[in-house]
Amino acid sequence: MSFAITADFIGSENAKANDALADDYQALGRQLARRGISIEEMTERAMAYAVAVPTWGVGTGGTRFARFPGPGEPRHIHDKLEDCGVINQLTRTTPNVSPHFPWDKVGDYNALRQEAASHALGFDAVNSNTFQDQRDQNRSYKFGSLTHADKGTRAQAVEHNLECIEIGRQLGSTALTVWIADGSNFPGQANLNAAFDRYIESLKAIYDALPKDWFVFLEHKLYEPAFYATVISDWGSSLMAALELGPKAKCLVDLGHHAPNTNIEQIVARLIRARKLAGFHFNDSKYGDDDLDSGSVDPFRLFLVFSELVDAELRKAEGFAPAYMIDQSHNVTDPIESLMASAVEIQRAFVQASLIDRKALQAAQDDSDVMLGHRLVKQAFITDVSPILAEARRRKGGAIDPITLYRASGYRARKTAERPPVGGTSAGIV
Ligand SMILES: [Mn+2]
Repeated sequence: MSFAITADFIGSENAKANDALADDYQALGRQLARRGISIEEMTERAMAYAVAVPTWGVGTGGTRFARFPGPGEPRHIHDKLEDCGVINQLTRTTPNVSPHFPWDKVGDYNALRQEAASHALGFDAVNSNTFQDQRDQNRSYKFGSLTHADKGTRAQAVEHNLECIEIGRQLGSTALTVWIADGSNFPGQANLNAAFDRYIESLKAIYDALPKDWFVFLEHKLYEPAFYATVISDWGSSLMAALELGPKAKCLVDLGHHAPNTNIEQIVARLIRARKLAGFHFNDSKYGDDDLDSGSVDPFRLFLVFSELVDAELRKAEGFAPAYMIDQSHNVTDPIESLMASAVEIQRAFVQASLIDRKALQAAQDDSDVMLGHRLVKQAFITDVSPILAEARRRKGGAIDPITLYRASGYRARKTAERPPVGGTSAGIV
């Protein structure tokens, strides 16, 4: 019988922190009431918020130099679901997982769907992989996949995406995320226009195979592994493609896939306006696509992104229904701890952004009162909403302090004993 954290254990650990939480929650409630904000309303918003976890995120990631495996790592999708189940059990914000193929391939997807449900998990967008070669594959993706100069290679990459749609259909997903590593490392390696044309042609074949209620999410990335010109390098290219493909194609924003200092919240606002915002791959970065934990380096940027999202939600922007997902690489931490901390930070940014007095902000903007407008935004950001997040978790049966409880449970040590190491675990993705 495999080890699991019980509701009783959560209850007894929470009991130790209950009084302090009640105290902090009441104090914050009084502070917010003075600002005309109902803490109950904010707690309900926090309880309703959800962000998906990627199956590859629970394995230890690596860099271009090395990967240092952690103890008790998941060996396959079954272990990954177990770990993802713990993340949701303690944080109550990650009820869906985003699978990746072929890494998560199994024989029976109905059984996998049931297995996920036994961990109280459902499936989010499916991710295709044409950025590396698989053992049984005929043609190599070394020089590209959906935009390869060779027609047969493009057809093989399209076929893989169609298979992902079919698997996702069985799992209950309603979206396919397509990120391609295609691009060139040298001027002269590829024709920049022809590569984009081939991308559209391949994506059209995938688009046509989407079930009625499905979307295809196009993910752009500025560089890496192509270091001269990535085919879908930025949100402009992504938007061009999404517009050409049709209403079921939308643009996914991975926070790490832009040039340093890019104003991502403005890109988000533009994509919302174009009704083309698919959703997010959340992570944080200092220099490039660092895939660090969400909110660990620049929580203010994450908050400003959510400020645009909450603004769109409150004014009921047409076609606004973003999919939220974490996409990180955990190289030096326990991935379960990193994913729990990240889910909490993302939820924190959402609640903080919900605190902005939008009416007062608009009045300040209409009056060109620069300092007041800035102070209204900043006031929301510096409000410590931790008691709201903890109370939301407690009410849903989660942990008041997820990481402390996880450590006390001994989960990792128990899994290390249960999971003898195997070679070649799949982790670390862009
Ligand atoms: Mn991503």
